Amino acid sequence: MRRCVGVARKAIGCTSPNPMVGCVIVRDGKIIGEGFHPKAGQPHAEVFALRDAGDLAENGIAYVSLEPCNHYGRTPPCTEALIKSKVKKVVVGMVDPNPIVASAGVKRLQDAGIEVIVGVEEELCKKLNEAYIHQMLTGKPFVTLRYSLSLGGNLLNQLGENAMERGGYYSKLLQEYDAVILSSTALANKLVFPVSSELGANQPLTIVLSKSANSLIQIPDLTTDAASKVIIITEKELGNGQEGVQRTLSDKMTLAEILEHCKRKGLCSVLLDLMGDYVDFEDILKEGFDKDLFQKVVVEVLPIWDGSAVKTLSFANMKTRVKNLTSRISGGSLIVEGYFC
Ligand code: AOF
Ligand code: ZN
Repeated sequence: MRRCVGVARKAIGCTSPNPMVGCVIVRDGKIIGEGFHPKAGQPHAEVFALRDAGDLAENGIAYVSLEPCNHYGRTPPCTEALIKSKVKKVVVGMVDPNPIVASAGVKRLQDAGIEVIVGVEEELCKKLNEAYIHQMLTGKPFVTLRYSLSLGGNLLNQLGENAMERGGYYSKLLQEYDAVILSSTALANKLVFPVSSELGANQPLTIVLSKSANSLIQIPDLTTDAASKVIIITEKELGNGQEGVQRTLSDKMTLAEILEHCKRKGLCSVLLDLMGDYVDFEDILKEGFDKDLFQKVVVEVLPIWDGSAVKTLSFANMKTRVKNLTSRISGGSLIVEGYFC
């Protein structure tokens, strides 16, 4: 099952609104086929794994990180493919929270006489698809709040060493998210343009808040393709700017409206990055906490005592409880992650 999750992650950032799924077929203790779901609209993990195994799948065991589907969506049901292949057993990481699947896949396999085990490495499988699960259960995108802090406790407008480079924590984080929200001053000051350096990364949609901007928003030279993945939310017309970049004029765009827009585009995960001018974030931070729109927090603590302190975070009256805290060192910084509860 751990291998299924590893294989599934090859499609990290590419499957929304679908989940990442990996499948491994085993016979006589040997792996004889494996596959993953590469992209919505393309075949599911089980189909690729069964193709890879061919006739050898008969009497084998199929391990799948998510319950096989039992419906006709963009692709036919995986349960039927598994039954046809004559595997004798299916081991499932977790039940699919999609209401049109929700254990119907397990039942279909059992009715066909296949032994089914459910809940192997379940936590790992759930973590793999935390955004998909949240989106299925609530109908809203999964939102992660990220910011950098100095050891002196100040909000910093900078990332740690190598964070943006391939393998750096920020580059890997960007690869995981379908969209990133940040302040226009982050771009104007060339603090960061959110592009993942991971090989073959699907780049997130960049949503730029520009309340604090009073001149043309500086966007680095982008290819037409990259420009089509930038949206600027402005209160006033700000000159011509980069061709191909979408501008949404709104005197007050709420976080709920931004998330609704993401959802309509099939985007399931959003990184709200407190990079740039804090003024741009004040309203949507308050709204996010008030309406329970934040699920996760990622904080980078840099090895700097104070740095160019921008502003101390003012989270007064905002939800304070965070669970499942983990921490690691990356590029000389401490990365702390947790989930709001
Ligand atoms: C699986 N294996 O690899 C995936 C599954 O439109 P479709 O046909 O792609 O169906 C999408 C739904 O199928 C998705 O919402 C989820 O419930 C399930 N995804 N199921 O057996 C896979 N990606
Ligand atoms: Zn399927």
